[in-house]
Amino acid sequence: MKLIRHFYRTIGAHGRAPLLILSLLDGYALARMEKVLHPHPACPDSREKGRWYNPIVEKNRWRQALARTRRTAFGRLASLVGATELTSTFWEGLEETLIQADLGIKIVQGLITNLKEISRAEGLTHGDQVIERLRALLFEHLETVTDPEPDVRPLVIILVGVNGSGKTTTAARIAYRWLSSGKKVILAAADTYRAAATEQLQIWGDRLDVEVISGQPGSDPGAVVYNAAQATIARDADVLIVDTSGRMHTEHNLMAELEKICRVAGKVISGAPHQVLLVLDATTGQNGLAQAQAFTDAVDVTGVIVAKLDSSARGGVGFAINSVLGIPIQYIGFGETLEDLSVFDAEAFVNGLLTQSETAPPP
Ligand SMILES: Nc1nc2c(ncn2[C@@H]2O[C@H](COP(=O)(O)OP(=O)(O)O)[C@@H](O)[C@H]2O)c(=O)[nH]1
Ligand SMILES: [Mg+2]
Repeated sequence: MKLIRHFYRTIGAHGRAPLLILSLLDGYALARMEKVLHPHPACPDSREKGRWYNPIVEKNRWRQALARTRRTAFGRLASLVGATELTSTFWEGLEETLIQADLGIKIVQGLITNLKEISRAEGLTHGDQVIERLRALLFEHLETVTDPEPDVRPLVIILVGVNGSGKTTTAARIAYRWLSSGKKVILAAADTYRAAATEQLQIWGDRLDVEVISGQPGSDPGAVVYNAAQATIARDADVLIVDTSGRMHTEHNLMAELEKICRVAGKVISGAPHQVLLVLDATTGQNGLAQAQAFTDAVDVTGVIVAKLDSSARGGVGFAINSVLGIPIQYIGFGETLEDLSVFDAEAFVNGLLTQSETAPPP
């Protein structure tokens, strides 16, 4: 590796093209090496699953996913880090930054009080010391699902959330993850309210070469889930992923319908649903959290998926999810391709937000 670096550094002066080609080669070689050395931490058996972890690529993915929040809200941290005195302006600046990132007023006030106490007790005098303590405190607000991709067979996953939060796209991406592990997947289009919803899932199904069980527009979503669970057993599939229609917290009958969907799944497959995942649109920030509470009241939500982190400047909402909903984060979605879904990693999340290496304003 050193040899390659030395080689392209030496000839780099003769033009950018060879430099680019060689740096790509270097990256490729490094990626291959990392693949051998580091299986994905979220998938302990990823060697069998054939999925590999590349820490450099992964770190960049998280940084990109959080770029908007980092630049818009946390961008100000760069000036706070350089502070050589902990003045009231420093504390106000820090408080504003955290509020802007949408951590929620209660968490922000708790953090500031804690940080002031720590600074006094430990005699801190510099901004960078406070930001390091902030980094540690932020972890306390992030609970993650301990076994996000368990070895249960067949595994039944139901996605719930408001309209447009990203359920259908996420269903396809979860299917893709399991397919990449060599598992057989079935998708259920339990969003029977709009014909377009079934079509949207069918398009993903065709692309992934996965069977989609659906019903007539307007038919009972419980019946679709029943048929899909039967099909899962009949086809000897490993994973059933159920996409449901979006519903508002005020629609009590639709909330009751979710409960029925879960019950029906459990009648056909014992222990099902194993995962009920609440898909939250990160761009709605704290507002989305208020709506989400109705879902946790209606069904036994096991994990949260924070979708659209890439489009959001309010990624700090991730820190409020556990304290408001009492549910850990399972995945984050950060783009529209099949690969833009990662198991939640608290360390990557905090580092992606706080580590400043660019301060340019968002486009
Ligand atoms: N940028 C971005 N867009 C997303 C993400 N997830 C979903 N979307 C987009 O959000 C819109 C609504 O997604 P959809 O899956 O149809 O939401 P649903 O109504 O909850 O099923 C679509 O245009 C998706 O492409 C994400 O992680 N990042
Ligand atoms: Mg949908």
